[in-house]
Amino acid sequence: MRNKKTRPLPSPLYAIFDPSRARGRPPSPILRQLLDGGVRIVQLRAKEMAARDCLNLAREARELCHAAGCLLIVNDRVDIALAARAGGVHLGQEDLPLYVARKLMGKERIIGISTHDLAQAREAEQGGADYIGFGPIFGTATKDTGYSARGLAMLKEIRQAVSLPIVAIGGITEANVAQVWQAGADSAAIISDLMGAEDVAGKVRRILNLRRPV
Ligand code: TZP
Ligand code: MG
Repeated sequence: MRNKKTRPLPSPLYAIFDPSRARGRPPSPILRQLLDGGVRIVQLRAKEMAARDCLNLAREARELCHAAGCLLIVNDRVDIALAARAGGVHLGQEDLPLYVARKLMGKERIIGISTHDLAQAREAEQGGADYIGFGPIFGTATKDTGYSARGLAMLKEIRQAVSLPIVAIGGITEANVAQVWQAGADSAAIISDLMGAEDVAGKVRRILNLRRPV
């Protein structure tokens, strides 16, 4: 069902902006720091937030991201992604099915699908996803996906099997991100190591510099 060319992701770092993991700090300054550091893909992940609060935050994030030339993706919620005019939505295996989300989102907006094995990755590609998330690559305390750590070898297998952009996720930090790119991920999704950082912009800069050494 793939009827369009795959679009490359705009950044090797996919920052997951989850305000509940920011050690009590207010959300907007953290997002500004991500953007100041040079992030060009941000996913808003606000699982515990009421829909209305999430919408307000998504609208604010959309303005900040738009001004910075950053793609904003909303986790889980097609309705909020559309209402906030985000660039796309990210869906897990238990969220709305891809074909339903595509009908609602249209062709131009981006849909990313979380995958944990080869069959899911292929299915997402066949179904017309714009990118796949794949993980958990390493052990992570942030989310119990029900899957063991997939490892770099499995990431390489997925890289061989699909041509869609791959966003690796799960336990990725400044210390191991280079291995993830090396194994074929187009982008690395990071929550804890970014949201928990004392100096968020500095953390982003250091990570991006690992991709393009001076
Ligand atoms: N999906 C698979 S692992 C994960 C999600 C949302 C959590 C990743 O968080 P962290 O803190 O970067 O390991
Ligand atoms: Mg989800």
